[in-house]
Amino acid sequence: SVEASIPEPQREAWKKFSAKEFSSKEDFEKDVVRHIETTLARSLFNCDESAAYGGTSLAFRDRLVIEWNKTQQRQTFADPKRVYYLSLEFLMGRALDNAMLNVGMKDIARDGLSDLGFRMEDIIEQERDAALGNGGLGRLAACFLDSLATLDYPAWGYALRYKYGIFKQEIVDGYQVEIPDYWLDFNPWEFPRHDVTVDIQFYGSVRKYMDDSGKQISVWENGEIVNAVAYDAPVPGYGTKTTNNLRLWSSKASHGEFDFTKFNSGEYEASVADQQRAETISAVLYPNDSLDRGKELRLKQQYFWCAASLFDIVRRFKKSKKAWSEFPNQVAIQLNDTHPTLAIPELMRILLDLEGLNWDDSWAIVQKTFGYTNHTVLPEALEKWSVPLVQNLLPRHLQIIYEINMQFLQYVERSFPKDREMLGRVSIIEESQPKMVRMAYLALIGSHKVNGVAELHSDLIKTTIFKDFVKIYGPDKFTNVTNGITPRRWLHQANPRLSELIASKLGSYDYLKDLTLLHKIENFVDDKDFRKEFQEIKYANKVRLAKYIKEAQGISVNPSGLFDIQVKRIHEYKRQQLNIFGVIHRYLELKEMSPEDRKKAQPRVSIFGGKAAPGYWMAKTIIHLINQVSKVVNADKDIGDALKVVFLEDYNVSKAEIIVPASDISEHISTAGTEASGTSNMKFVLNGGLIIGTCDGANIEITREVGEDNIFLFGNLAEDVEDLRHGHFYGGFEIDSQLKRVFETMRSGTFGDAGQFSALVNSIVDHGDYYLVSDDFKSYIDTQKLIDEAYKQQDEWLTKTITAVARMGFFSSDRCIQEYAEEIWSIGIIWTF
Ligand code: B1H
Ligand code: IMP
Repeated sequence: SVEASIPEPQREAWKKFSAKEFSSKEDFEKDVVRHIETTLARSLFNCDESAAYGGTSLAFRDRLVIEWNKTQQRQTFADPKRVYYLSLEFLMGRALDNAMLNVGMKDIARDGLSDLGFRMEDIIEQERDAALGNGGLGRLAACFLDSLATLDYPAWGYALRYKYGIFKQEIVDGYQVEIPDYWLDFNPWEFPRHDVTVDIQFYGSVRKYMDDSGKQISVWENGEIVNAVAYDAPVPGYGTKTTNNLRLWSSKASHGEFDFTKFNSGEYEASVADQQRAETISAVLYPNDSLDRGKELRLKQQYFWCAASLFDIVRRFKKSKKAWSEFPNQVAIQLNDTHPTLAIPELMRILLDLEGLNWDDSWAIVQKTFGYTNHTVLPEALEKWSVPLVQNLLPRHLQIIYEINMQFLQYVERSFPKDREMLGRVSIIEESQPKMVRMAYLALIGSHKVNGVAELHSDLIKTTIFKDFVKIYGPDKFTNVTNGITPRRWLHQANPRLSELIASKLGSYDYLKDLTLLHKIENFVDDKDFRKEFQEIKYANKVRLAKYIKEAQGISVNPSGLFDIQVKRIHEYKRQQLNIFGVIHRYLELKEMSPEDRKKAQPRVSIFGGKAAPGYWMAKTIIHLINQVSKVVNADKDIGDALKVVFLEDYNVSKAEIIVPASDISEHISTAGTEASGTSNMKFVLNGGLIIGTCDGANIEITREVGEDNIFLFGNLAEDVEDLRHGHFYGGFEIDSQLKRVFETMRSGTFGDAGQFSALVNSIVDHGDYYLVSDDFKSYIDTQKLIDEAYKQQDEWLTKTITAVARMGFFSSDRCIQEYAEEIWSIGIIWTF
């Protein structure tokens, strides 16, 4: 701030000693040793790999911070419109490798570390994942930060500084066990900003009075105050100096440590309990992917984070002393799903109660500021909060929500006087017992744009959950921005050899900044040397994964088999059950074959990975079944290499970086219409693997881009799902005959006590097969047969994979961010020179 700047006469001295970035190997080594010896207080005689990781990270952090400072300075000076990405999840993974590559110093660091007696790969492995997310939604937010910085957009991410990220998964006797992920004991990437602390209020009551001019004033008072403390992490762009900020809020008791009054009067426990209660707010990430549980602590997290972030955004805006009407020209806020929806009534509260604006002006500002991204149409994932809960925790916000709703319903009534039922359907308040606040409706009504995350999904939200709102607002309020992935982490970092091969053919690494340049690779599809090298790289990546599987799981797999991979959160809609039933079917077929035929069969390695939400029993049953099948099949001497089944423990971002480049086939087999987009599908294809998938989410656009010959689609279409489900209850429902045989085998105890899996089987046989496992089973296994045959034609297979890679340019998160920037945020870039 202005008050804290160094006076003009002293600035020369300051500038002379300003921190400089290392640029040579020697300077890098000097920084590493200095940090190890001083910051970490270790020495030549007790420097293990973890200390070397610390020193290396701190050396790179210095570089990032220098650029981070300059970026903030440039942005403060230019004072452009900024975008704020509000997401309860950022699944960042590891930072060091990414920092080295984005800054372009990895080779120097490798040599430097080798001089100091360390191997780069071992040092990278020392870092713990920043796992502040569940799955695709959180990783998407992380890819977006990478793209925003790479494209030089002035952008901030806002989230919570969870002490515990997504749990670590252990498999014990075939069952998932959750282990807390305390990841902060050494995190060199974050900067505590104790000077940036915000008071956040909960509970209390609202007092209304008339001021002298007769205006009604609302005061929210007598609540409980908790402090939000900012922790910042630098986000470097690739091949640019722009380094943006991810700001994470940590909760703390408002009086700092604990209450000394209580402490001194002997209430030791009470004084500590207050402190712990405050710290609980940011303690743990909720581990439910696509599931709303309605817990008060989760609502507290949401408000705590929204209120702190808005306070920060408003404070920054007010520094420029612009009129409030300028707010939407300076600030774009994107809501990553409905989790940050409370930011809408919170901004209204700030404008109405604290800044004294009138309702209409405030509402106009709010609507122009917010954009809302919907990530799911699954009913169980659509957030609703009970009115009594909101009333108690956030009494003023509930009033504002009711006022928003009233004005909205009046507008609807005027526009559709004949459709009385519409009011009940579109009301933000559901008239249930208890009443519920429908967060998606509030987010939609308070935003100027609503987007889905792939074409099919964006169409579906317009015809299902938001159908009435299309009538009310017209179709232009709704748009599509198909998801993307960052090619820096998901190609360059995860698959360095492929990245290098592509660069050697294209003449440079420019394609990492403009992924559409990949199309030129198609010119080399017949180039012998290129093909050979491409194939060798895939094989080497499979060897790397096979080695990891052996180390981690103790299972030997043959890298020349077909690697068939499904890694993602375990969910009935994602249908890992369809995959494992298919594996059992394959096992039965192999058992029936003569040994000669078995030798001729295409060997397969079926690899699974993913976490189940701790309270999601069906998902846990699926994990158990996979592990049981794995045990039986892998031990079966008849089968040998013809089929191996692996469940990889504790799937996370850094494991994905090993797994993704090693697939021949990956599975994206959700019931049509249920997977909004999917993003790992893009990662696998970009790394030279093909897909078996349903016509769902981004699979459809991948097909359009790579061509129908280069993807294996199967199963029923989204438009037929409703009729099929209806038919299960009212028509005659016959389970697919080959699936029946799978169930019979399970029932006979082949994979252990059948009772353990009865709920899973019954959900299909007796309870209407909601996810259409039986309907799609034949199509699925027939398509798997086609894949076996296609894989045997190695030459054609290779052509398919190369062609597909060349056609993946569309799926960069850079393209995606550019669409948001132009269509939703209206922001420009800040030049870095
Ligand atoms: C996606 C979620 C999600 N959709 C609630 N919805 C959560 C919902 O903790 N919660 O309460 C957590 C996550 N996540 C995913 O978003 C979609 O299922 C994917 O298809 C999509 O690719 C991804 C990114 O858009
Ligand atoms: P804010 O807008 O005040 O939150 O600033 C964001 C971050 O950038 C803060 O940590 C500031 O210290 C920093 N910052 C703001 N202005 C400048 C500047 O002119 N030079 C360097 N850093 C700045």
